[in-house]
Amino acid sequence: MKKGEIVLGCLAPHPPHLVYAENPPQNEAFSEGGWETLRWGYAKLARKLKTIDYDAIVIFTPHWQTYIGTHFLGLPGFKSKSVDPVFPNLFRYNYDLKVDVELAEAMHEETAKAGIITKMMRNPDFRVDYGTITSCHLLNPDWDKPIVTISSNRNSHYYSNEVMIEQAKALGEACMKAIEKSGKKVVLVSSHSLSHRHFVTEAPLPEDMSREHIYNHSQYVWDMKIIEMFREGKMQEVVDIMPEYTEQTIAETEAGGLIWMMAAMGVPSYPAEIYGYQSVIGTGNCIACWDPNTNTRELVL
Ligand code: 2X7
Ligand code: FE2
Repeated sequence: MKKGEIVLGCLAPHPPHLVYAENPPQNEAFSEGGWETLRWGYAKLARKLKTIDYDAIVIFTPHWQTYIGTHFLGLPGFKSKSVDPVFPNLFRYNYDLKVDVELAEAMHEETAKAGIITKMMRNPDFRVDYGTITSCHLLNPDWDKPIVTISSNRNSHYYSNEVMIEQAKALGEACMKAIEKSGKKVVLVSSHSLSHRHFVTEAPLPEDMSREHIYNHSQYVWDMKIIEMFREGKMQEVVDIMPEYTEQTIAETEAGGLIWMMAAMGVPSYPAEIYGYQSVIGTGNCIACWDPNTNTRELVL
């Protein structure tokens, strides 16, 4: 069997506002639009994905938080309504998704071998988090590929950001081993914002773009620095400054997604493709991807 491979790694932020703004039939809320810079960037990346041959999407999410170990979705399908606990006015999404259980089990097995506590989620009533749904919907609105969702183990307050980074690296390497053994072509998705200081008061009309802006200048400067490093292919440096970046910007990188993805991809030293940056309720959100294929990698923005 041919060795499996990662064909693309995507940084895919998941503010539910973006799905709300799209008005897909699955979501009950209605909007007049908003956050076009991110939505148009997502549409362009979704078009690129359509040109790539792949078997499954593997997504790491900060909104499925587990406190003992790392968990993997472990049933062939999950169907329910996902309601954002903070924004139920924006996101009440009816999902019906397929899981690549074989790949999830292979990752679970390699993760256990790496010494990480891990478990398969076999509860048919388990509700899939809005991070998974938002990022997957925007990357692949047709939902025509199976997914694997990986939970984020949240023990940084017990240990430290540094310890969690080591664990995320080990998890990424374990997932890569499983992908190689599976023979499959896989798209990785790290679902999160960058800087993460929120507004404390929502605008009366959430999609009123006259109210949307960067919340904090120093966090914006940090985001721009990180994105410059993405562009320059300095991912080892990004990994090295991650504890400081996360602390200074209370970034959603705290969950470990970017480190997991970079470790799985062998820490790329080639430039990322940038598809957009915009604030959502003051948080910094960048859509980017790392394309290992030199023939298809391009300068997007
Ligand atoms: O989960 C989120 C997020 N990461 C960023 C912005 C707005 C809402 O939800
Ligand atoms: Fe989030």
